[in-house]
Amino acid sequence: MIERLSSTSLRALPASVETPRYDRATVTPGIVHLGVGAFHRAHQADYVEQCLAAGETGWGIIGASLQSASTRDALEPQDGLYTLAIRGSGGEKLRVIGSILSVFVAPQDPARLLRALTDPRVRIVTLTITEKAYLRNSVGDLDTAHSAIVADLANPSTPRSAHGYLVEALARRRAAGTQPFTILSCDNLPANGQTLHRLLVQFAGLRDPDLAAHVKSVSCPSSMVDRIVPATTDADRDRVSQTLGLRDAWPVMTEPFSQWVIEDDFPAGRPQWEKFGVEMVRDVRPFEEMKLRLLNGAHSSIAYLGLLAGHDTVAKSFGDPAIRRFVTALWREAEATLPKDAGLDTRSYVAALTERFDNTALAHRTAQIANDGSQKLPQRIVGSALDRLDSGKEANHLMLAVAAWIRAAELRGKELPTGLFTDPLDAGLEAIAASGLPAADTTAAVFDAAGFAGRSVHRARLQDLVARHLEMLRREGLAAALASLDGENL
Ligand code: CS2
Repeated sequence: MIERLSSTSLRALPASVETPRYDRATVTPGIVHLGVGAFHRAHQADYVEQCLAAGETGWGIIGASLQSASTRDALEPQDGLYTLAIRGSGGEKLRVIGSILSVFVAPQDPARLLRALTDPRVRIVTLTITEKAYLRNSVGDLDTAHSAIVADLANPSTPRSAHGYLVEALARRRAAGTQPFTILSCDNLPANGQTLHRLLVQFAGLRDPDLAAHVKSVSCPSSMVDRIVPATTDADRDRVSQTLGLRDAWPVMTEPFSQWVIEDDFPAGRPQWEKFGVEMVRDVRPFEEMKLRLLNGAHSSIAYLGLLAGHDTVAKSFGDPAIRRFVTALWREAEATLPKDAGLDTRSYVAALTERFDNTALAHRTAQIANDGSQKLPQRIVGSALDRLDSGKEANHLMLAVAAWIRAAELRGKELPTGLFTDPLDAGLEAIAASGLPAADTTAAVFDAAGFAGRSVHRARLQDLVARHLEMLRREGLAAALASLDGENL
């Protein structure tokens, strides 16, 4: 059997594969990361790898999974090592990353994660826990009725939620006289740091007002993260292992492009990320909004339209001329909502996106992006539409993306496979689909369930646009719905 990738087998790798350029034995932990999935391993762990290689050895990463054991099971026998496969038009480049010192599964041993979080050497906690793990209610406040929050308030020393871990660790650090860590959210949420800060203060306030005041003083900078990371397939595992000559149970696939913009507010110190291309700024909001509305908004649209048209990858969906025309028009709608005075170069950004979505070396599945639409569409699509209506403009393309989501969701178990993609609101969405309502009633019920447009005065107008598209999608299909938009004056 082929030997496993590990610290000892590393020496046997072919010269074409990059390996850690530092002595891993000298690295100490400085960062705890919550949600150590493929995105983190393709993005932050790669930046930290470069800092370690430059001699900043105090910033090794301890990774924790808040749910599944799969990353730990793959990485533990490999001493935390894994391969990053960077795939573009120039072929595939392999780099073995060593910045993750250990990975463990929080629910199996909550005390271990609390020990790591209270280690005085740990000065930053980063998170990629996905939108839904922020546990917000429909108005964006902490969902105090959520079972994890209820449990964490009842048993603070065995937390389940990120909120429970962070607040308990901050309380223990304060009691021990240890400086608080800086908390850096790396999820695709607008003002991700401020949002998390608000939720943590709300959570701490339910434990003790004095603790809330302490949490309020903790720094939570916002950040914009960007790198496309398709889920690894068995074919990827086999191909990479063959090139390595060693078995890697979980290599991570990504593109050459990578971007990270961070608000520079780290009272307990930070690695010198800016030496490796990270943009340290005062206010990340304009970058974040551009990324969420142009990249992620287009991504979700390409996913739902692609699923309706039978395309299984982003490159195939975006390669469909009718969908490409639609996305180009959607970009024009969204672009007009971005701040004009923030120095954003939206034209080059869109040109780069076009190239990235056309990358056929990445098989980025439309079904992967389709997950969790109810959590993603507010900041990717609905926000742009509300801004457009505010300034007296139409939002017809944006609202077709929402209608395509609803249509794709209701076709699951019919023309699309059951479970092709999932959503935290699935129980409600399935009940709505099963009741066979007219498009207007379906749309109203979905807006209620997902909290789209909240109490905005434009909500009825948005619902109306979505309902008209949904009606067309149901009656005549995607091609007709797209054709009805062609030639519309933006
Ligand atoms: C994608 C993102 O799955 C999705 O929802 O839109 O993960 C996207 O690939 C990243 O945000 C790119 O940085």
